[in-house]
Amino acid sequence: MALGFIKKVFTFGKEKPAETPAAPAELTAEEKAAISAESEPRDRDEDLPLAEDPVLAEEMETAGGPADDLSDEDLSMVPLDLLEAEVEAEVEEDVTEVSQDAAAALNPESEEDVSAVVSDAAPEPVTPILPKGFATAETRAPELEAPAPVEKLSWFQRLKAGLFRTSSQLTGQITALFTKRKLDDETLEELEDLLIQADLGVETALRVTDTLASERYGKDVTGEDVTKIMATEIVKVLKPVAKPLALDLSHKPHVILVVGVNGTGKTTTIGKLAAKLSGSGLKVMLAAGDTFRAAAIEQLKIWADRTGSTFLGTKLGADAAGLAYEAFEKARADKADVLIIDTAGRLQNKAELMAELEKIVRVLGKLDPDAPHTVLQTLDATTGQNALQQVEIFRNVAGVNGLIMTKLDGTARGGILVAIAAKHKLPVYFIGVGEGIDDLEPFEAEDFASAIAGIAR
Ligand SMILES: Nc1nc2c(ncn2[C@@H]2O[C@H](COP(=O)(O)OP(=O)(O)OP(=O)(O)O)[C@@H](O)[C@H]2O)c(=O)[nH]1
Ligand SMILES: [Mg+2]
Repeated sequence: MALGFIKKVFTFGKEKPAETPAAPAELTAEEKAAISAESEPRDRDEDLPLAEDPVLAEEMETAGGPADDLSDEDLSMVPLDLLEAEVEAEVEEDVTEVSQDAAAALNPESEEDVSAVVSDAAPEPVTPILPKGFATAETRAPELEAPAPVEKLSWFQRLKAGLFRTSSQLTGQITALFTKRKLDDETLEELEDLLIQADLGVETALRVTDTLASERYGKDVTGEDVTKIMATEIVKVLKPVAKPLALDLSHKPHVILVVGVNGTGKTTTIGKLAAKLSGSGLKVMLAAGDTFRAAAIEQLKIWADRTGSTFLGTKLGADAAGLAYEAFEKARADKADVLIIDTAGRLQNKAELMAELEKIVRVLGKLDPDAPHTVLQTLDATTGQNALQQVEIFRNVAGVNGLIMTKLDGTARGGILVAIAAKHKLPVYFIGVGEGIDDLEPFEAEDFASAIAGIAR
């Protein structure tokens, strides 16, 4: 039996791997400062392999920077009680840390420790005798007992909070439409328009109105009846694309190329993926194929350090395809399980930049005709309709075979994922719901549909 031909396929996405132990949930102030120091000249070039085939300076200017962060307005739409619960949880965590440090300092374990503390300590101050009702600062010190743990929000609660703007807008309009009205041609037409305007796409809008008409035509319907039917139809559209990302580890490495428009979350998503993979014991290499901006290379290097991944970068302005080729060779030599290649963000209508992407794919194929094994495109959920065209073009040029939608925290345009699923039928592996290392979750059709329809699960 040709055992060598049996592929060992590792599937990840559905089951949560162990968390990366020491990785903080957010970037530290220094990390953020390093990323934002875009204008500073890069002084690490000597640490990195030299580049061939430098990219023209005018090309470098066309690649963009990260997208704007969420506005205050976005945050204001998240239910206040959810935000408060999160803040409370963070504060309690801080207190626990402080308490444990303080307890450790106050409870030295050995005699030796005690003597060390005593010999280093300043002479004890004389405590004045105070009138009743007063206390010294010492006796007023905060309690050292650990506070009761506060429950973190579940994944579904976070998704629902993230999609709150999308669902409240949609369900509000549906409820208004069906208040004291029978289901007739007019209401069906209005509902269809409403669903299309909510970015769900014509196909899904028609599915919902057809089902509704066949079940309830001429009868009284409530907004709730409609949102339930809408959720069921959305599940039918999403279920076929909600797939785990299958890794063929017999490739050593399985090569993942990450592409997409500027600021859609490529680099951050790579960091989050690397955390999941290395957390489950796989050897991961990250390659900085975004050679346009020094800050982009630095940003990926930080994620590599945080996730215990190997890093390969090159000189600013070097040929991205050359770097990708070199990274593949190196990852093979190092017997890495997964190689993830970052690329510079580019608008789908910039032909020259899209051609560069095509070149990266072609060059990787020289080392293995199946490589890149996965071409992931990141989509920004706040973009709306333009995302449909982004997928169309990146798919044609770079052979995109899987999607990740980011920034589903706080968008009013989350419905676009349904339209993309209906039109392109490409697998959606994960969704991003924040900037933190853990804010990437496997895509689940039922969860997503319920969150969009604003119904409990
Ligand atoms: N709220 C939120 N922000 C995100 C998410 N994913 C990424 N971001 C933020 O979006 C911004 C852009 O992310 P990057 O990972 O730099 O995007 P990119 O596609 O690599 O950008 P370019 O390299 O400039 O094309 C950063 O501020 C990220 O922290 C997400 O799921 N939610
Ligand atoms: Mg990037």
